[in-house]
Amino acid sequence: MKPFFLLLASALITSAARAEDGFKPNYDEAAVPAYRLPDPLVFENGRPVKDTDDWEKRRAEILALFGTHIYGHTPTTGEVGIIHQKRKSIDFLAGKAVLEEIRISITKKRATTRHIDLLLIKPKAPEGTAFRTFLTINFLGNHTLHPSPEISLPESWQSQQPDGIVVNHRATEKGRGYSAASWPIETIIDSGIAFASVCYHDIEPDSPEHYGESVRAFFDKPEADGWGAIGAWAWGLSRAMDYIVTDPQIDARRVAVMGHSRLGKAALWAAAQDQRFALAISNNSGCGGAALSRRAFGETVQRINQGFPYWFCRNFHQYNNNESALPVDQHQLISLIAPRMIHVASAENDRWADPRGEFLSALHASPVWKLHGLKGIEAAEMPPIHQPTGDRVRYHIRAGEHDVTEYDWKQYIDSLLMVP
Ligand code: GTR
Repeated sequence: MKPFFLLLASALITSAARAEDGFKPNYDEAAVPAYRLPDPLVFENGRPVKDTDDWEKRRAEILALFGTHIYGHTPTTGEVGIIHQKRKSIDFLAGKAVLEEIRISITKKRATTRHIDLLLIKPKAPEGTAFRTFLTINFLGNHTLHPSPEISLPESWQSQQPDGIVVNHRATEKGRGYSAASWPIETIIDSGIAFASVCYHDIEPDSPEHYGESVRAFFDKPEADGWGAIGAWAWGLSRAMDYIVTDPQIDARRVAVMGHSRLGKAALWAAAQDQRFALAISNNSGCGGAALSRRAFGETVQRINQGFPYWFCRNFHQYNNNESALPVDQHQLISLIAPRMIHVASAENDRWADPRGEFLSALHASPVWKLHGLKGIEAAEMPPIHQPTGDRVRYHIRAGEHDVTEYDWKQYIDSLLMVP
């Protein structure tokens, strides 16, 4: 059992912090600046949102603002060719599941191709059964999620990792099951739920030097509101969803999209744009994810833009140390998921991601569910650790560090089983 997310994230934070001398995160609640949040239920022209028809118009307005100012606009798929090819279908987990691998190939003018390799594991069941499904996005390759020798290694560029699991930027056999502790696949299957995953580096290497290997390079629109890497990872999740909805054994109306940390940001942006996702799960997504930017607690807009200038659109950099000028805040990203379900999760010691700011986002998005006659989070106080709260908007905070744990997955299974 390796606390791999922790290792990965702390290594990244350390190197990025070195790159930006002198950044001191604020961890003092008393030093959080006074702020006023934009209201998801008031149009930009000041008119209140009165009913769910109004909400659809307001939703489009907020979505466009996130495209223009934060993540960049996602181009349409019409510009590329997409081919699905099932490459493997075998018995798995001693015959109680089926493991499939599907290659999603993205082509442009026949000249170049990128492959997103989708891992799909479904419980074995009589014909006609359709499963609720977790669609997840992972850091180190599908083969790191489970020790099985059957899962293919990614062919994409990988970032350097300890323990010989990546050599010369290529995944090695040593990585099999490396992060299995964060992915309880058998428990998920035993709950009657299917599990799918893609490696984010297949979609875009998390390194600006390898931009040419990103699907973004196929679209090549370097405008100030052009999409960043988070936009590309979210796009890849939607392309995986394109395949998933064609599988009769998947209950296409009950698919959850899940990601951790930077990939939690991508999962939220994917669900905000793609209404086929019935549930979005944000695990410790922090700044630019679930956490309110205006609190500037832990990681700030300036710090994330300096550390990772390619994650968001160029316009987002205007808000470095200038969060109050943002036309939206992250509770409105969550509101875009209404009236579907959202689960936001924090970890007590993950102050960098601002657990309180993540909770407040979920809370301040909740009036949009109320408008739909549904319940979000009702108690204004943050719940104690290990006491999940909420209904269509759920939130929990657990003890421990920046990571995905069995405890988190237990809550996500409960949430997916709650999707109506
Ligand atoms: C950190 C970054 C966070 C979070 C994290 C991760 O370095 O500052 O926003 O995304 O990486 O993805 O683990």
